[in-house]
Amino acid sequence: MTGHADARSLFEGLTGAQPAGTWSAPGRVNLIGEHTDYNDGFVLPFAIQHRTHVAAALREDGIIRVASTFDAAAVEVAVADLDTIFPERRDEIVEWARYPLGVAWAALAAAGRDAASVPGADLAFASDVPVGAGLSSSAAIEGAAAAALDELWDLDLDAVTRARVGRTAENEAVGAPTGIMDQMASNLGRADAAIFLDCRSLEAQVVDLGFAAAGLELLVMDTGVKHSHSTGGYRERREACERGAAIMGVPALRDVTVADLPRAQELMDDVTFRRVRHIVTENQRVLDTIAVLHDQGPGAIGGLLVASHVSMRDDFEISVPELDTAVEAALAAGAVGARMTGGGFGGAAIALVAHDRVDHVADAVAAAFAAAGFAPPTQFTVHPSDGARRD
Ligand code: GAF
Repeated sequence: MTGHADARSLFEGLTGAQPAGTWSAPGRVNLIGEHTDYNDGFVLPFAIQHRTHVAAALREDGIIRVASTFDAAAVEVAVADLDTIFPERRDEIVEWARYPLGVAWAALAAAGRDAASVPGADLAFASDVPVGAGLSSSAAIEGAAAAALDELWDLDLDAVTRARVGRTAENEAVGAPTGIMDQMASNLGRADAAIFLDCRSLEAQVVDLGFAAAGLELLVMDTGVKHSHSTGGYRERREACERGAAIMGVPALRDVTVADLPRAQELMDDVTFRRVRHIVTENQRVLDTIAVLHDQGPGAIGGLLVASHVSMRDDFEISVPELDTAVEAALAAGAVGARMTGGGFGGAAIALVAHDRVDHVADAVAAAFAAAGFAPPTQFTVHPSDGARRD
């Protein structure tokens, strides 16, 4: 069954009725530009074909109830109580349910609507997006919830506002200090294209990747090492970036250029400097990737992908041995380029591979994992897909 059918049957089992509709939003991979989003920088993600679906309908009372195929128990609260639950009492809600309920709370605030003015709703979720793989299963659930509630509650929020709502839910209702890249990719994604996003202005440009025309595919190598951005490492990296920006006297590391790095090195400790260097060089790599895609095509971006991985491994220190093994094995087997994708500390790496080499590269990565004594990776290709929508 597809996620779409699973969401419908979960809804029917929960309510004994048909949903008013189903909505969905995709996960994403990030081609390049990692940890740059919360530094007001540049990113180049694309939405993937894996989606989270929600079957939903209004209720007659003021209760909002969420259910998921991940968890046997549905969670229900009064819409009017969302304001008192989030953010202070969020720990009273089981973690997965904080995402959709946090979206409900943030969407009402974004629309300037009083919780007492809207009816309750039932929302039943099912997802094809692998969880904990660094493919933004959280942005997919947020995007699906925002699309459904926007329509059911007639909120009239545009896609960028729905992305902001998702980030607010993630930051305040879940407690993960993430940026806005994943929500923008999930809400604004386009089939066959990536989104070049300026995370300061939130201006988004659709960038034609041309993978198919160049005979290339993007292979995801999910290491199976689970990570969470609500915990330590991600927050620490963010704090180091904020410290670096403060030392440089700028609002965000977006305002530091490669030419400023020698001065940065004189002003800060080695660890802070290396965190700063990753962000500054990564922003430049995103801009270079855009230029190379335009001038030479996707077959020429491999060096930038590899440089990004090396910077995350050595300067930002967010890689793990499984990710490094995946990247090295893919490159040794002939991938055009490879890097870890997403927040790090586990999750997935990506490799840009010629269509007729995909099986060979995947086999080589699996063999390298076996040789290293790692659990087998899950590997599949992804293609750029449309963002959140009514199904
Ligand atoms: C996670 C976060 F959610 C994003 O905002 C981004 O910072 C990413 O890690 C790293 O680029 O996916």
